[in-house]
Amino acid sequence: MLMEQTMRWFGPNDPVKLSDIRQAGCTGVVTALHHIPVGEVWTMEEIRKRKKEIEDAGMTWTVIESLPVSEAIKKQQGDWQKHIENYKESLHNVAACGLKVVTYNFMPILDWMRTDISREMPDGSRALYFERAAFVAFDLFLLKRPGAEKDYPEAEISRARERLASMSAAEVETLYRNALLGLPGSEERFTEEEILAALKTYDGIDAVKLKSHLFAFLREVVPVAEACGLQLAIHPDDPPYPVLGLPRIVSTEADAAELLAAVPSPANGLCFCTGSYGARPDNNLLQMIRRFGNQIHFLHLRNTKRDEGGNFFEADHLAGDTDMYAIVKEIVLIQQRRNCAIPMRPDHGHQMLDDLNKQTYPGYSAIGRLRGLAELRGLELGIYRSLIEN
Ligand code: DNO
Repeated sequence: MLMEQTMRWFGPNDPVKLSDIRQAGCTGVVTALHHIPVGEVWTMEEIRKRKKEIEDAGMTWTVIESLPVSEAIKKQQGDWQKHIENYKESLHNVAACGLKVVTYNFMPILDWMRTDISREMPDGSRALYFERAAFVAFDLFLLKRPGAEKDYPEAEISRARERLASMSAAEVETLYRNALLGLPGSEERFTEEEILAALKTYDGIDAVKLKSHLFAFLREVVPVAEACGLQLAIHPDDPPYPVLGLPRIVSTEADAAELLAAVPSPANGLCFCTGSYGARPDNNLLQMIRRFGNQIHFLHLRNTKRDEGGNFFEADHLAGDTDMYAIVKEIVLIQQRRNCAIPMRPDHGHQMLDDLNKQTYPGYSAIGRLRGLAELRGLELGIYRSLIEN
């Protein structure tokens, strides 16, 4: 049993076409109904339309990424109960249309965050990059988040000040734009006023409270998912620690263990993203994948390279701090044990070759991901044949 190979597709507006994804060797597609506002119901009609489009291109819609959880649910404010009912209805609908895996996250306001979405690598390709000093400079001096200085030690504040002083006006502008980028699948950036107002709505919601909101959400939706044969897969925080004063609660092995134990069910599972968990040196990925193997419903395989300054860039899939050989070997064993193929996608990739001439979603150009996928595919096949066939 080999992993089911997929790529993410952002829908009809994605410059990377379904035919490109098929030619990359994928049998499955990971996508979402990005046009439906968060909190509203995904109707069968819309789900079927998207499913047919993918099937007409010769693939299957393997995983939903994401069925987003509204801010109201995360904060338990406003229409949150209605949104939970809508979420359940969407789960019923996607299951009725034959889908099996639903990815979501519980990150407040922002999804992933980088300071540079086009960092030149020594070989001329471009990668996503998170630079700690630039991020702190953004928070303190560009966004001017009230109270931000309390979150950083003095030494970090002066490094950020120096970093900002070293930047040209154009670099400051780029940092500003990147940091406010916010959400994948959307080109829209937050404005400064919007983000400050949104941050304020989390006053009084600390990690303990946010966790209780996540568990309350799980208690509602997991039984529904289980009853209709769906697997839920929560994506970890990226980067895996609090940002802009917001709590982050799916960052470590202990976090994952706690949320799985909160509502035990085969439907309550993880999207194991090696890139996100791997950006923290205290996460032992091999130990985690061994521990959670039975509850991993989806795999994001990518690699990051960290340094002591808290910076990291997205390395080639088989390079970086995560030992991808060891991870894939473990996946081969898990699949044997569970007798199933776990869907995977190469997460992010460098902009390279013809990608460099194109405008794509940051991290989601075709050729960079194709390279990652091809390397991972070969790695798995080699491990599989030497381990299982002998
Ligand atoms: C980034 C992605 C995440 C992920 C969501 C899942 O590239 O892996 O944005 O899709 O967090 O809800």
